[in-house]
Amino acid sequence: MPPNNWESLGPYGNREDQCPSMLRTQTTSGTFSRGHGHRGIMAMISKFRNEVKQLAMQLGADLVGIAPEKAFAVAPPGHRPQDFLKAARSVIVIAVALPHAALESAPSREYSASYMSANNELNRIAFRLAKFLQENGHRAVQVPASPPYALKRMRGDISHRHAGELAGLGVFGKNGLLLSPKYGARMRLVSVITDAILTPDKRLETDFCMDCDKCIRACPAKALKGGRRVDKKACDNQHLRIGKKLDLSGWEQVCGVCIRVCPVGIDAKRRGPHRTSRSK
Ligand code: B12
Ligand code: SF4
Ligand code: SF4
Repeated sequence: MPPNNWESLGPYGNREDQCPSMLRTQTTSGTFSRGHGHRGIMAMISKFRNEVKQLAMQLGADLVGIAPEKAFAVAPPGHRPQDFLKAARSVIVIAVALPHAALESAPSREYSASYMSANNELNRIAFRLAKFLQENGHRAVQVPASPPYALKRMRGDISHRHAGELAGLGVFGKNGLLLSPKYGARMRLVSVITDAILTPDKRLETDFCMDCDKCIRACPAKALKGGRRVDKKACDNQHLRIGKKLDLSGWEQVCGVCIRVCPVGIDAKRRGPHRTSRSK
């Protein structure tokens, strides 16, 4: 599929051949029905999955993985995909990597700008993917990268970090963040819940957190408690302090030190020492 032509893939209009069970549906890979046999259907599902992943990359994703809805059975009630889309079967998880230079000055206005842009990018990709899935006869719900979420409880509807782990994008580090082999913690995430059955990715088996404790030592709020435990309130208070210091409004108040100091990721080697004027 050539870049940026996703719009030309649809729309299929108001089709009668849409079926949530995916036994008969139309995708850009073609129409398939019971007559195709098990292998034919599996091949079509796999082809459609590849189209979805390819589209996400064309829209600007750096990583994309798919988790089966079933894997979220262990998530707390109210935070499972079927709480947001009854017929949910798959969760598509997308990551965009953060540019190095702005992150190296975190906390700073440059890092806040980068953080906001990453959220916008992720939400745009998720929105476009949801529409693409809809045009192919499916239902899809995007879960926002950051706000809106339950502010007082500091809880997202779906945990993108857990979703990313289930979709094979990375593993949890001691900083409580999802680390990927390429970008380490220097990435942000978004999820799209869909009723499409998409062949899932395998979870990563290697734990590549180096246990160096750099994140724990560097945290200005002493919010990292070892394991993946995070004192959310302490972290949030630090965000408020940063907001005051840098004269920032609400959502732009971000710290990011536990991302900045983490050495995991092939990409980290290209970073070099802190180079920006505000680096600490
Ligand atoms: C609220 C929130 C915050 C709060 C609370 C943080 C926290 N640790 O929970 C505050 C404001 C403090 C915060 C700070 C930060 N955040 Co924040 N935050 C979120 C948000 C919106 C929701 C997180 C959430 O729901 N937490 C509550 C749940 C998961 O934690 P819990 O109550 O302890 O739940 C437990 C159980 O319920 C269970 N559970 C819940 N769901 C599931 C599912 C499964 C399958 C299982 C097994 C278990 C399970 O596991 C939890 C741990 O035991 C997410 C976006 C999102 N929707 O995921 C971003 C997010 C987690 N934040 C992110 C980041 C980067 C940060 C900061 C670095 C800020 C910054 N950008 O500079 C700091 C880092 C703090 C840290 N080290 O964890 C990124 C992480 C990216 C990554 N690489 O992992 C996310 C995913 C945003 C994004 N779109 O990328 N954040
Ligand atoms: S974002 Fe800052 S305050 Fe929060 S856990 Fe990471 S280093 Fe600590
Ligand atoms: S800084 Fe070290 S201990 Fe913390 S998450 Fe990264 S590798 Fe793990």
